[in-house]
Amino acid sequence: MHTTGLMDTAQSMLAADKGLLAMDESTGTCNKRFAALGIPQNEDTRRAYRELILTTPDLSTCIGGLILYDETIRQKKEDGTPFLQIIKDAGIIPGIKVDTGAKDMPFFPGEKITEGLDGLRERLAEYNRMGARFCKWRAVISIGDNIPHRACIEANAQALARYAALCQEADLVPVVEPEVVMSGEHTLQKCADVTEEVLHIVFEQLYLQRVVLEGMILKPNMVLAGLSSSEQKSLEDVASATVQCLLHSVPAAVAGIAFLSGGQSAELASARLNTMNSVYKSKLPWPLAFSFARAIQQPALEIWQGKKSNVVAAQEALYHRALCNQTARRGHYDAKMEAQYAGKNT
Ligand code: 5MM
Repeated sequence: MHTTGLMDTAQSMLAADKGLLAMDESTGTCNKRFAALGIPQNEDTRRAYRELILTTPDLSTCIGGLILYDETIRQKKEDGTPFLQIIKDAGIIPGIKVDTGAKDMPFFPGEKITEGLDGLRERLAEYNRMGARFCKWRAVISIGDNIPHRACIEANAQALARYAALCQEADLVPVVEPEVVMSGEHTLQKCADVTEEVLHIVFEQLYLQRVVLEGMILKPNMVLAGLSSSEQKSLEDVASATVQCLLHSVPAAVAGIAFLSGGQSAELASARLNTMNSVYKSKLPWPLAFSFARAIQQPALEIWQGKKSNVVAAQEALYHRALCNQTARRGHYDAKMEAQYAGKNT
């Protein structure tokens, strides 16, 4: 393990107020998103969509790292150029999702355990040879009647820590993603309590497994009321609850924090990230960045519709979202950015 290299990579991924773009949807998730828009679900359309993302002009000015999926890391542009070549030529750091999915946890109805540790050392060695420099693993924690149980949180935290240790052994930066999902009727306070407990347990396991905190990135959820809750709080309340939760539970040595969007609208995800940075940035030990999938991709996917004639407009929408989020990292985002973009496109 080369600790300095891990630290340099982790810092470079979030340098210059950039963030990560998650395009690591597994085949099932990608097909589900295509099906919702009537886009054919096959390897050709998935490849064409990923090419659209990777060839977006100026993407590298806002995006420091791209999270790929096993299918995607092996794919090529229509002209035969490997995707990994395009990413490297653009100066973006390639990463790869290495978990094999969240499965039902035996004896704990409604709770999930993420799998993928078997054979991971060998898979990491292959991804490293191919050119990946970081990895991602997502644990899923749901809030509901009497859940999450401690057993679910601990099992997922231990898997995250074992994954992270294997990544660092292989000179790959682990992005550690314990997601407390938004679905449910819970309050913002409940989400804050669960998220803080989860993060404490995750960092205890990372410590036990000797993970170098300076060579990892945390990918948490923002602290939000459940999607079906009638209580929807202000930007300031969300920013305050999220930052307090992180300050209570994330060691200062961690290289950076890059939020998932979790099903928020693209605009709200940018506005909430912006408020956290505009109010708290100077008081925080780590950068607060983004590692969004839907909150960057969704508007572009809706424009694309699987048609070549829509590629340029879809790429403009994708770049716009990436720029909004980079601007939010600086605490300079406001709704005018959306109005100006909409004005240009009507
Ligand atoms: C929570 O999902 C991650 C972040 O995406 P959002 O910003 O849309 O919440 C994302 O990286 C996720 O892990 C991938 O989309 C892969 O999901 P699946 O379920 O296909 O492994």
